[in-house]
Amino acid sequence: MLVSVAAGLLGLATQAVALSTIAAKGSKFFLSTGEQFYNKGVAYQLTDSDPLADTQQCQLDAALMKTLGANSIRVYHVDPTADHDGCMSAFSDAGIYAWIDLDTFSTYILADEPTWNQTQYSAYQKVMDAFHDYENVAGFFVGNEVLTIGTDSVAAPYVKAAARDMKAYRDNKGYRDIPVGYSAADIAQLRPNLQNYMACGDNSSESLDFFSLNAYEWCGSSSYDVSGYVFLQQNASDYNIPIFFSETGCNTPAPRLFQDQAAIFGDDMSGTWSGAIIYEWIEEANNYGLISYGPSAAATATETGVVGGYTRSGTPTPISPDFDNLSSQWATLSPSGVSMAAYSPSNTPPACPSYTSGLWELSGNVPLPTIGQKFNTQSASATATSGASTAQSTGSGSGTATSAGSSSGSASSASSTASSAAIRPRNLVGSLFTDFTSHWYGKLVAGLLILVVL
Ligand SMILES: *[C@@H]1O[C@H](CO)[C@@H](O)[C@H](O)[C@H]1NC(C)=O
Ligand SMILES: *[C@@H]1O[C@H](CO)[C@@H](O)[C@H](O)[C@H]1NC(C)=O
Ligand SMILES: *[C@@H]1O[C@H](CO)[C@@H](O)[C@H](O)[C@H]1NC(C)=O
Ligand SMILES: CC(=O)N[C@H]1CO[C@H](CO)[C@@H](O)[C@@H]1O
Repeated sequence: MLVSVAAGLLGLATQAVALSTIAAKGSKFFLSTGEQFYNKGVAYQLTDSDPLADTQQCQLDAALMKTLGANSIRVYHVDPTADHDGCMSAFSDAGIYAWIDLDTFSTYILADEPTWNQTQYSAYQKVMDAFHDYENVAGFFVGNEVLTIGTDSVAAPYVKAAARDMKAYRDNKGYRDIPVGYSAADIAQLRPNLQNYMACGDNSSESLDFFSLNAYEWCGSSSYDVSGYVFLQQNASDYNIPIFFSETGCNTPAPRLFQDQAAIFGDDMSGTWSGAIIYEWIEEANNYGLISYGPSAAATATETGVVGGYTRSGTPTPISPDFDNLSSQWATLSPSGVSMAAYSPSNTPPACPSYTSGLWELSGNVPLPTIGQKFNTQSASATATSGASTAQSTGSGSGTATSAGSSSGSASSASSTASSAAIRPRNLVGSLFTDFTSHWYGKLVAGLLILVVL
């Protein structure tokens, strides 16, 4: 303990200039200076266990991210026992914030058999303990793409319970107000209900501090209206908590133009959305990389530093033209937003969605499970909810998933369907598949499906 406290102090002391911290107010993020914060982020997961433990690597990457114009990274998995001082300083020195997923390979919440138990709670706490002291931590995720179809909605109260408990833990420990949120798969028929559910209810201790979407709707040369972003905006315009893209950057067709950034940071969306995180930094089999560390090798190669056919460390080399295209987009996009002082939040929480068979199988603001409360497939809604929803679930059954992608254009429905298909392997195989694996696998499947559709 003493050692880690000392190390923490040393870390702070060696930092050149501390970054201002980020907090949520109403539907926006603000720096402690009072300026509104918009993400220009990059998903960063070079190794599946923890990319924030290799100081020299972080320094190399942070320097190039600064050139790119990034101000944040998202990291899906960290090892809370590793030393992160060097990496967090490297990113801080480059003006880069970090969004950290609290779950680990063995602790994430699964849709088909959701749990929120003491094992998970303790594991999430360890990650929060390890990171809360870095002033450039922007926020924590309690889950990534846990729900992918309407009937997964029975898992939503578990995600919300995780947020409730991690917020309470943060506050009880006296940690600063680091926002706690969730990163959702963009599934057309699920999204509006899920988005509203995560923010609904009149007790803010039980709702998320922010919501974010992994959205691949805007592919190639498209537009605000054609891509489906117009609906993302319509669904979010009255949202009472911050919302942003926690993954974006469709890669079919290539090269990527990142035109959607102009919409996100422009007049149509910047009053509602807090920027975007581009998937992803490193080039891997899924072809989403902005940089590479050298030529690819055979997928089975076993040389040091090569995993899944890609070198995962060294000097990052921009991938052309994608890196420059993103850089030149971001360079022109700097919405000033509003100042914290001038902003009086007026949006109220959305209504909790009502039961619709197959689309959203919870009735309103159901009681959240307590830690360790067991999931019961026979009476899913009865376990997580009051008796009311059970009555309703027997009474309905006419609802078919007709809203799927109906109005969001072909690219959007293709990507929604694709992500839905893509995410399933993790749920089916459970923890045998890591998030990391399902990611590249998922994106590959998504890419192929989109190709087929086109
Ligand atoms: C808690 O949930 C996790 C993930 O579902 C599971 O692996 C673990 O066995 C559970 N632990 C307890 C104590 O129930
Ligand atoms: C709000 O939720 C928290 C966490 O569940 C609970 O402790 C508190 O009593 C609730 N407040 C009200 C007014 O219900
Ligand atoms: C939300 O988005 C969906 C498309 O994804 C659209 O059909 C629906 O009309 C939108 N709802 C609102 C309130 O704008
Ligand atoms: C927006 C942007 O920067 N577009 C460029 C992306 O890359 C292609 C191919 O080099 C260029 O033609 C575009 O102008």
